[in-house]
Amino acid sequence: KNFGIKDVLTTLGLKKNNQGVSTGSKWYRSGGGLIESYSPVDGKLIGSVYGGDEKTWDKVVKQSEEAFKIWRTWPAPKRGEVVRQVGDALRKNKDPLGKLVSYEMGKSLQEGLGEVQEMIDICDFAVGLSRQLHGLTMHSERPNHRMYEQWHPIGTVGIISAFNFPVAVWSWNAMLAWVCGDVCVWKPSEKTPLCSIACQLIVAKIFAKNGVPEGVSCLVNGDATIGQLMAADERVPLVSATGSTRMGKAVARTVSERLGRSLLELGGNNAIIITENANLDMSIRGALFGAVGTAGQRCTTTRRLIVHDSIFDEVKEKLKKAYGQLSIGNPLDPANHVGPLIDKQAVKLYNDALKKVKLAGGEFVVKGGVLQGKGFESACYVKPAIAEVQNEFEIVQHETFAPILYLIRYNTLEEAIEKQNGVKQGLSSSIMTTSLRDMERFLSASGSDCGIANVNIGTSGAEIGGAFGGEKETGGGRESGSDAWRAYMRRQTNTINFGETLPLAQGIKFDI
Ligand code: UN1
Repeated sequence: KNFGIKDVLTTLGLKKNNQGVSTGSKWYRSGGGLIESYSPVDGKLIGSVYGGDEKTWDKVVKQSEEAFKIWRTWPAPKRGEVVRQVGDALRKNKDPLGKLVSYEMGKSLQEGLGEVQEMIDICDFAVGLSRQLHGLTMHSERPNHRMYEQWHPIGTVGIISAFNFPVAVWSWNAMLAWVCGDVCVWKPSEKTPLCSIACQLIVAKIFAKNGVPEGVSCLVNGDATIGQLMAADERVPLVSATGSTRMGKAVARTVSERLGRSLLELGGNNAIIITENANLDMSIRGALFGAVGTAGQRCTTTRRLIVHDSIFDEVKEKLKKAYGQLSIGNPLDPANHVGPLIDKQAVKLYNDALKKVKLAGGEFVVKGGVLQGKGFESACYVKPAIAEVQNEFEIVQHETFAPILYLIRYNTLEEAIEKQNGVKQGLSSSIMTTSLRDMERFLSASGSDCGIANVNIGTSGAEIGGAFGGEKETGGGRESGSDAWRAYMRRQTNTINFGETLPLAQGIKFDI
């Protein structure tokens, strides 16, 4: 069905004014401020959401603690079965939810649908995982003793998510946390509150049908004060936060003050190295989607291209031509490649960055600029830009959440890897090469220092099956696939004596 925006909102159960705090099937009217959600697509008001305050925060966390007492006793595969049904509900709602993501956040419809697909994929992954939360057995040094470890749920997991992946990043956390036996409190971005309500409504229906206790899925919309309450709250043993490095540092400081755990997925400054023997057609395609996809607002966006001197000019020309063919406009129109930035503040940051590039001595290969006129009324549409720069420029060292691609020249692979690693962030990286030697060097211990290192694909668009996250200022957390689930559980080592004497470990004698 070809949904119009009105149909999308009604199908998903969204109203003009929505309550923004919920413990599942219950919604609370609270004293927090009203958040208005304007679409960057056309600048129109989509709807509003009442944010939470300290009182509702407290109420929600109390409910989550009650829910945890019950939820943790459900067998993990039973919890998995509920998540399987959530996955099915997402399949049914893929079109309207994908469209809402696209309209509220501004990414292309393809990418909005892709984001919902990531949610479905993580549900499937979590279902399998619900039968595989394995621990190890170890051999005890004492006779008639058995030693093993088991993984238990940890409690209330706080989730802070960003505007750029308004639904998928929450689902990576929530689906794993739920099969692990945890309960969740989600604080979504203030820029995409309606997406959070749509998700909560979808989940609540499935939870009610299965008798899942009230409080397993909680939502508290609001501003940064909600994030601060979460970080400081001892009842929240794990805070998983996605967003800027500035935000992550603040969260980490507060959480570590009370010796809680934080799982951080922060900024990137991702580069693709293009070697002299690379397939240029693939390289240009990879760089193009990486740099301008989601209008440069992914944490995995390609921000730097480190290109071998011998092919530098050719790459530059090819990119210029490719950028010339990009169509910028309404992201719901499949003919467009690039949609708007999230808001006018983001446009300002984009403009500031372009100025800094110029001041530092960068040379524009493709000039940027803000688009005006019909179709661009929201004032959030910008032209993807390319500049030739030095890696050391202050602005190049900085993550600007916009489609600005930096071109950097290199001569030896060592130099390229040094430049690639020569930033504070360490999320994603790629090498485009046909040389086995270059590839292995890039992937070796002295190669890329990032959490993600790819060969012959771009820096963005990771699959959910791998662990997602990065080093240095990216925060060190790993979410989604592989064994990322362990972050959501506590490990318990158990030693059992089935003999009739009490030997001490390390051969210690303590007789009386
Ligand atoms: C993000 O931008 O916070 O790898 C997440 C990617 C997506 C996830 C990005 N699968 O680009």
